[in-house]
Amino acid sequence: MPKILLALLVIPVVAACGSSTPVEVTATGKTVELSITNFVFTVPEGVMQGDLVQLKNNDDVAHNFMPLDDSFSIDVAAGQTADLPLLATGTYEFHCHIHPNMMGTLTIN
Ligand SMILES: [Cu+2]
Repeated sequence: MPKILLALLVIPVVAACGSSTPVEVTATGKTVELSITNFVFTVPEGVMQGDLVQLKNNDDVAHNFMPLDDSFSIDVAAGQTADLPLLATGTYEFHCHIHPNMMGTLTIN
């Protein structure tokens, strides 16, 4: 998708911290990577609202990203990538639904 088109996309997203009011986040066109290697999440820092967070699974088993409030769930197959929904500003504690001991915190500025 051309960058100019991506920048114009406005996608309703899940609001942080238990609020049920969806907010609209405009894509920045910037992509950051949240990788999974050996059952450990490596969380990017300095993520801004509107950045696309792409899950990259470097393992040979499937993983998942699910905020602890269960507001959404993204599966990522072995060796594949998957996009998270655009997230509003906030702090998101999450785990892998398949391996609940895999945890992390993603902060959106
Ligand atoms: Cu997992």
